[in-house]
Amino acid sequence: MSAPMAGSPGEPATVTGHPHRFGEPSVHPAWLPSEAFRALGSRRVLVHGDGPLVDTVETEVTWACSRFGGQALVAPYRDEPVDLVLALRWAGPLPAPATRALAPLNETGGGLGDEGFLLTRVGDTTVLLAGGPAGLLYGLYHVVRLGEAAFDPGLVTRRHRPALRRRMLDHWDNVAVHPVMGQVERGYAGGSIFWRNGGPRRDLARVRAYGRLLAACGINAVSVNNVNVGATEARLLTERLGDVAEIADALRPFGVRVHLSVTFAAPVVLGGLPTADPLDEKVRSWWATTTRQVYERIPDFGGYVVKADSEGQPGPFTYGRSHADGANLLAEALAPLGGVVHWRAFVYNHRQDWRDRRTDRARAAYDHFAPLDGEFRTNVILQVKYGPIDFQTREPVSPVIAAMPATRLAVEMQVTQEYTGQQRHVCYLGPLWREILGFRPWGEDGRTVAAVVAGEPAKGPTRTRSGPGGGLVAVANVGDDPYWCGHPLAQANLYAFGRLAWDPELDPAAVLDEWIDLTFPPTATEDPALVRETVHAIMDDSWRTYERYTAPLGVGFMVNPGNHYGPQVDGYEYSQWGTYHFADRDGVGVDRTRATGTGYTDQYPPPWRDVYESPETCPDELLLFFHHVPYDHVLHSGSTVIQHIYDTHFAGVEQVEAMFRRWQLLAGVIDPALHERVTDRLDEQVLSAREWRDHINTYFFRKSGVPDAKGRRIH
Ligand code: GCW
Repeated sequence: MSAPMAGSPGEPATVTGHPHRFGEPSVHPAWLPSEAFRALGSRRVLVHGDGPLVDTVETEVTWACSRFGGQALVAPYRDEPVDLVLALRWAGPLPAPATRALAPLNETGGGLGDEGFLLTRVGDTTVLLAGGPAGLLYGLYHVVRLGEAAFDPGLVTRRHRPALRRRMLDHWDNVAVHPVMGQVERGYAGGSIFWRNGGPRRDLARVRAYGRLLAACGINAVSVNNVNVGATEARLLTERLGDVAEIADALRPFGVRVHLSVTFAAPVVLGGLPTADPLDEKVRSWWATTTRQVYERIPDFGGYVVKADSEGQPGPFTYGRSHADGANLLAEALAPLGGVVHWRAFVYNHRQDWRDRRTDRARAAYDHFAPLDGEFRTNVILQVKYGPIDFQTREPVSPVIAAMPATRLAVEMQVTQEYTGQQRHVCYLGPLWREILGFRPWGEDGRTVAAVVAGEPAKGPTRTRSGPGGGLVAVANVGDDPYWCGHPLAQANLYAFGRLAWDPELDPAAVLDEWIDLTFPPTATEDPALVRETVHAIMDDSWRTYERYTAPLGVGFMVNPGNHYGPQVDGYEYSQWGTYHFADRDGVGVDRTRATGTGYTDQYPPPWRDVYESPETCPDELLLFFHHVPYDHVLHSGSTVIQHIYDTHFAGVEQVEAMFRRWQLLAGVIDPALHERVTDRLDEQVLSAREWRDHINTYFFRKSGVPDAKGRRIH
């Protein structure tokens, strides 16, 4: 395969002289190819302000202007005409056009926060006024995103502020290669960009390039190691802290703070104490001292991420203490230093007996955590997976989100496509995340999930806490692959996550539009309309297509145990993991009702507790998550369950075949190496989708004996 190029064929990905450009010439520029800077770089641009992040803005502007023939002007400003002013609101006397932007700023309500900015036109100049250095950086990339539109005389004045303050990625990267999970747990894009074979990679150019991409989509925090913390990784907190500090140094110019996954047993395994009991004085002081040392080395350290008492990780249960005791212990150490602890709610019994049908893994997070609402310190963020099970293609929204009004909640998504095609299948997750963020756990008049994680209090008299929410977190999907994500189109998921964390109300199709125009810049693409149309046709509905040819109607887990690539219908059916579908000759699905099942529906407030309780009102796509129904049960769509399974599986494969054909339209239109990489992956997707179709259809045909009404071939 030849080296990948920037957006247009023929343009090298590396531009010398730009300190933030890629160290490795073979790395794809993702959504920041040079060409994306053409509009800005061909103008006269004034940068006003100072500080480290402002330096980054200056570097970008200077580089872009030298690349595209514009002129970068930095203070002192000499009253020359400029096309663009990027100004920090509070950095001394503003240049004249920026002063004139203050009036429109007041009209839009005034407040910018430190990450926000105003974009407006003053005469012939586009003015960006930022509330703080991070706002200037986000504003710069917003101007890049807009391209020529940023200089349109009709540009509409708009104030931009992130809806969520915390927009974070969790890397499941191991320092030492794990014998089963490898360098990156659930990594589908090669090795780690941070670690290799037991130590740091030290090629920080790649980390800087990553930070830059993150800033350009709005992400401001990263945790740099796996939540399953091994012996080597545990030491990042102490003797290997220098390695973390180096990463922090590389990411800091892009406003990205570093967090660390720590083991709850650290006082024992690192500190030599006989216990890690959260109420033990020596344990508390060990954490306090250790944490202070972290901050001495990394003053803007973000905090800890903890997976405790989950899938074999140590936790407070060993000492008869609660998750609140455990989380508060770390929070207490972090509080004076401004850090937070992300405590994961992914806690369940992973040694369940499959014969026992009363135990329901879906209930576990709520059962463990809801009773603790109000007991967590204010710098504890409870990090809840979006669904009650585990990043399945379709799950109901986790009931924990509605159950803990007095706790700071973050929702955890999965950009890495563990259960959604492992970056070998095209599966654009923007629509899934948008659906979750827009879900209203209390029904039509209540808040959305996005509002909960933003920390917006409920209306009316409640005991809702006020203050910052926990934000959004996602498991990261990049590795050291030249395309970052293995599948070039999977880059769109990372981009979309950042954009939705900034503004959860964005339309995923519009986000995709941004991504397409940045990745394949129209000014350097032969047929931009064809690129746009084709990529949309392939990606817009790809999550639903994936859903069609995999596990049906929300039932989940029909994958190969271990690697989680599918299909294997009974892969988890007789296992200890609590993920069953209960298919027999009469029907399929899990009865989670309170009337006859596990009682899980009870964990939802109205109206959902009732909507989900009855198969009559339960949405089709979640039917088998909540109910065990006969194969001839008629869905709202009018189809029977068994016919739905057949139809969607045939349709899903046809749609993937159509994706493959569509993609061939772009041969010769975009970079050939990128085109080839996607073709290879689509090839695999077609094969895998057919495998899914035939496994699932055959399985259910053999179980039920019901033939396909349309007489298609089932084996
Ligand atoms: O989805 C599951 C994964 C595990 C992961 C776990 C978690 C890091 O299969 O690999 O462990 O979730 O979220 O902790």
